[in-house]
Amino acid sequence: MKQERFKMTGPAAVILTALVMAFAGSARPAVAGNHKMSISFSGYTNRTENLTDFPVLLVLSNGVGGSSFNFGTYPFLSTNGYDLRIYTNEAGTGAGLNYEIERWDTNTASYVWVQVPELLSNGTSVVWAKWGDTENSGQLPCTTNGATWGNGFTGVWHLKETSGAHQDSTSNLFNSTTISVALQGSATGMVDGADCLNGSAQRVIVPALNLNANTVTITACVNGHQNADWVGIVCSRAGDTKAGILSVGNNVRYNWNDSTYTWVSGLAIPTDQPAYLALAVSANNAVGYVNGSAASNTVAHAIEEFNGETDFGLDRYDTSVRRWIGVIDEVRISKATRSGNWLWAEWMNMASNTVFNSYGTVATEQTEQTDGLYFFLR
Ligand SMILES: [Ca+2]
Repeated sequence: MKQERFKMTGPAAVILTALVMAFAGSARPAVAGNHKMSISFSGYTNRTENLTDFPVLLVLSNGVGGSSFNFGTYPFLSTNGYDLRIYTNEAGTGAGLNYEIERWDTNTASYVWVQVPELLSNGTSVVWAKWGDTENSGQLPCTTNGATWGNGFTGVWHLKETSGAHQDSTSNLFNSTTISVALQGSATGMVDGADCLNGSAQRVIVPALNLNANTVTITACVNGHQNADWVGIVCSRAGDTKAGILSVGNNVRYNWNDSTYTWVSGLAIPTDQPAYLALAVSANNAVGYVNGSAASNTVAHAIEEFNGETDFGLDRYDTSVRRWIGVIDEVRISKATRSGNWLWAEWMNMASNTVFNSYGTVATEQTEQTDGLYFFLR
């Protein structure tokens, strides 16, 4: 449909402007136009490291974090949120940031992962979300091509799919090959939906990741319990590999090349509460994390192949006891040794989103207005 633009000046513009303002003052109707909102990462402060190309979670819901954000008042053009743009500057110049929409739901909450170029350690980093621009509204390649996860991620599984395979959000497409769970994608996770396992040797299987590395980080969000020994949470026991995050008596342990499992971390996994688990392996050290607590094991680690499948929720050594009972969400495996600052930020960003993120006030930009009043006719 052809769209024509007229410019009105003089007394007619004044009258029309008065009419528009009268209507605007009588209610809070949906405002058409180019909307924008800042999101600053004030919760990442007093840290010792600037993080580069860090994927940050934005949760968009009405009034999020006390902001004026509202899907009704400041509507998106696309029912899928494809007109969302995110920049590091308010003007919206330069290349937009990579983002992936995990879930778009304007009735509850939408979950968007944004690759922030630099997360400054003093809490001053900010991005600008923009939407509603008819001239910049098409779906961007980054929403599907894995670019958001370009910094070292081998596999990222949001575990949100309620049917079919669990998708790997990276460009590697290590989608799940088998899903045996009590609830698929419909359990309450730390971020959006998650899987729940009932302890009957259930698991999610993903294909060989072929990491061939001793710089590896594995993270998962859990909510459950299993006081049995040697429970596999994210575990590979296939091909030439015996490695992963384990739970022994509800304490974090890990296996690497069929050794290191006797190391006692002292890190308890909270029973039936949301918890963020991480294992960061390097050549001469490994650090385990439960939420904000860490413990180190200073031993040598040889390369692990990961040339067989990896299971979420099971260690295949004994499928009758080595199984997780409860929720597993947001599993990530990186070919990189993430720092304590990085992992702290991942945890806080997910577990306390409105503490980590500060959502600003929504504003609607005037479109190229200099004098007079522009309006559109169809
Ligand atoms: Ca999830």
